[in-house]
Amino acid sequence: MERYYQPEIECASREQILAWQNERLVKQVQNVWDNVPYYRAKMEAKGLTPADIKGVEDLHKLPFVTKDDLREAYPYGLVARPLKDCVRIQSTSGTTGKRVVAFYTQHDIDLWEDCCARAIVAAGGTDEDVCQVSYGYGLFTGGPGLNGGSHKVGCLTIPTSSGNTERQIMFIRDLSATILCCTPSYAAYIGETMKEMGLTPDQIPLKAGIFGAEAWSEEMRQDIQNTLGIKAYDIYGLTELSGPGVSFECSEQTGMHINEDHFIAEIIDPDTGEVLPEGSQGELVFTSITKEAFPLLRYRTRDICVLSRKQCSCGRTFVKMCKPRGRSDDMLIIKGVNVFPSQIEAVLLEQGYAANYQIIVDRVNNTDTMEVQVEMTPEMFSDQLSAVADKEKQLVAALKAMLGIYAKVRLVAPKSIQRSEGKAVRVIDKRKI
Ligand code: DLL
Repeated sequence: MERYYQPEIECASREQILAWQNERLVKQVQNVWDNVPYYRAKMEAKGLTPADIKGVEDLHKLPFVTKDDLREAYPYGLVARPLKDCVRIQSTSGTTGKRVVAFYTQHDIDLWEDCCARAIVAAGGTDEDVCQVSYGYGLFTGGPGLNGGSHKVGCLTIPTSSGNTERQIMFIRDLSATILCCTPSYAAYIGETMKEMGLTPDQIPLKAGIFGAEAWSEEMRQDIQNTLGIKAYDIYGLTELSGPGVSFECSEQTGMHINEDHFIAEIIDPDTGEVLPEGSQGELVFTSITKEAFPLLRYRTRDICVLSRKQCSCGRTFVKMCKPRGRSDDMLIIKGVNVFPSQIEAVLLEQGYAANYQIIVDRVNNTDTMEVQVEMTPEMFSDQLSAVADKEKQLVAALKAMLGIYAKVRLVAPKSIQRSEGKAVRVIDKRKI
């Protein structure tokens, strides 16, 4: 039977959800107008005052907020509460440009942890569970967010953070961890290491995993589920909005319910900014309606996604988002064709390879080139060279069928692509260097 952390909210009627959103949005707009000069200036530039926003139907009038705004306002320019009321900062894991710094009051942390608790309960978690949190702790939101959610559910929480894979496995086994929280690439690595240690899924006490923070394909989900003998649930979020738990998967495992009592979601055309009708693919935009310290109105995530309000068998009424199909700024444009790393991953896994790959993009004589390096399976490693060349050709054809363009394929030795303990680096774009 499906269980909920806050059933009266997660299964509320659509009318009730809309009523919460209308009321909270109006309050939030007044809040940023009164307390954040940066927002007031942006609204004034569009000729808007808080009186123009009477509810969700007026949301589209508000200006967008982008990562550039966050950088421009760094560090305190978007903070809506006196610093003495803020108790925490978290920061993005991005490696380029100025970091984005998000602020939290104790109330904000409380609501964020509730969102993570909803995700854990949706994955079957109860106070009988032992939950190992192997996301990084620190400025990254993964560890602190799931840690807080796990406490709220009452799980016995093991805050291992990421890294030291053998120790992770020792704790899972010795302490009978039943839920694992980490990035999907790290889950795959933990699974691979367990296999090498001769462990079979029935010797691993885990029953569920809550994996997110990076794109992962359905094929990779199947792989992880089989290796670890668990059900693998997706979780989505971003630092700017709080962290993990903006949305989470339920037993249906067909997309993530957005916590609509805290976030209003829109899908826009990334080129024109126009709001698109339900079911269209576009850029996901969020408005945080309950955040006190760092409220963001119409924040452009760059994540490409589709929303669906189809009734879910789990009983939750929150809108569902599909797995992000990639980030508009991760999207590679190769010879004018849009390519998402997730499409390549889906082909590789479908063809029987593990998700250990890297995509190298370059420009040679003014022409874009793409090489996909993927590890051979251990069985293939002993094959004749000609057999390996045949396998490469097969992959080239499968990629061409998916992407419509030629990608060179290089099968490399097992274990030669670096494993990730956090977010995996899938693309090396030498054109930007
Ligand atoms: O990755 C928060 C998080 C931690 C989510 C743990 C889930 C689990 P950032 O480092 O700010 O925050 O990165 C946010 O990561 O805009 C997406 O592009 C990507 N992302 C997050 N979750 C998913 C997911 C955390 N489930 C950015 N699937 C987002 C695909 C994801 N991409």
